[in-house]
Amino acid sequence: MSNDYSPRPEHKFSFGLWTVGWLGIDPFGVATREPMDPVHAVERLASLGAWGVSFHDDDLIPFGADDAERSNRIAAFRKALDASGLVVPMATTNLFTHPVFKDGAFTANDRDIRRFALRKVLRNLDLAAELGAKTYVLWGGREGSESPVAKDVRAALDRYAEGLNVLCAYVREQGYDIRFAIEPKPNEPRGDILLPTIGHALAFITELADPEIVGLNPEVGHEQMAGLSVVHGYAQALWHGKLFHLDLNGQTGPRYDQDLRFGNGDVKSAFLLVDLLEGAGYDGARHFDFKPARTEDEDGVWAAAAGCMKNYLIFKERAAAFRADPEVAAALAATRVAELSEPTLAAGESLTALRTEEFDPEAAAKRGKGVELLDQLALEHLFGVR
Ligand SMILES: [Mn+2]
Repeated sequence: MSNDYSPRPEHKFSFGLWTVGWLGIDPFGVATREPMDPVHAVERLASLGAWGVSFHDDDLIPFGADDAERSNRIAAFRKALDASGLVVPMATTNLFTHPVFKDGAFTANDRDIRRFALRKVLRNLDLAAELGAKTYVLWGGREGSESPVAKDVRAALDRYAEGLNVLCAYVREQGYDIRFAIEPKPNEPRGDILLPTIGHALAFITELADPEIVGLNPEVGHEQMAGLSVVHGYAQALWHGKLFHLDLNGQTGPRYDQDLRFGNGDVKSAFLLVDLLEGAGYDGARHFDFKPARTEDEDGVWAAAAGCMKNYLIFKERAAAFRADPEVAAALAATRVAELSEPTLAAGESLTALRTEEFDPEAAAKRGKGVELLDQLALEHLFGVR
């Protein structure tokens, strides 16, 4: 077992400014930490070995700031990026904090609010392009309702699609090298949020005017809030060619959005997710979207950020050891995992051949599948005892 779990830029670890900068405000308590200057966040993330930093417009430029303040803040951020070598792989828009968005942004019932939301995104898209971001995330946290009586869901989806179509056309027209990534979430802050899971979002994308440049930004905890398998969800996103970006964090089953440090919560799913990403050759950002617990001071914030990256590297090393183990190879063969990659019908094979084939279902039903042994081997590698 190697003991070098030091993050380096080539590992492509990135963090949202809002993660390390989270003040610790929750529905029952006020802030437990002071606001963090984005310049300080960039410097510290770079010194920990991160590669990138992402931001919402309002993380960088306070809502309502005038043009002079906006330029000053952007200049300071850019200077910190240049000095530290950190890149901006992704940017996004805050369409959820200000009360104007309390009934949604792209899908607000009020047309003037929808138009304001589009203007807000277009402005930050220009900045994202300027800073070299290749992915623009859309998390529609307020796109939903507490009562379906007050929201015409089919009309809301029309407006959601319209909003995305406008943005895609704008990016094409400007020649920006940017793709959009929708982030599904089932609930919180709304009682029910539109596009609640990876599957809903994938189906929605097929109805867009320019589906090629729209994919997903799935978050580990959000799928688990819906009680779904993270590994199945991410694997399906990969299968559709739609895993444009991702949010790594931790969650313990269906409950409020915990946004735990990556590795905390459902450890086995985190390990198997890294195994999936590394095995599939995913080469995008390993982006963490988590909240350092509100029990922590700033030292705890950096311990949590370092922990996210270290845990990823530990899982990566454990996954490689698992895949290289001859006992695992034998167990995989016994479970016939590779046989699933063989088409069910041979090329050009007739249905007559299929329909007349000899088969004894009783004998086939008696075969054990060997899953318990294989899964145990995976756990032993994860536990570090093999
Ligand atoms: Mn979350």
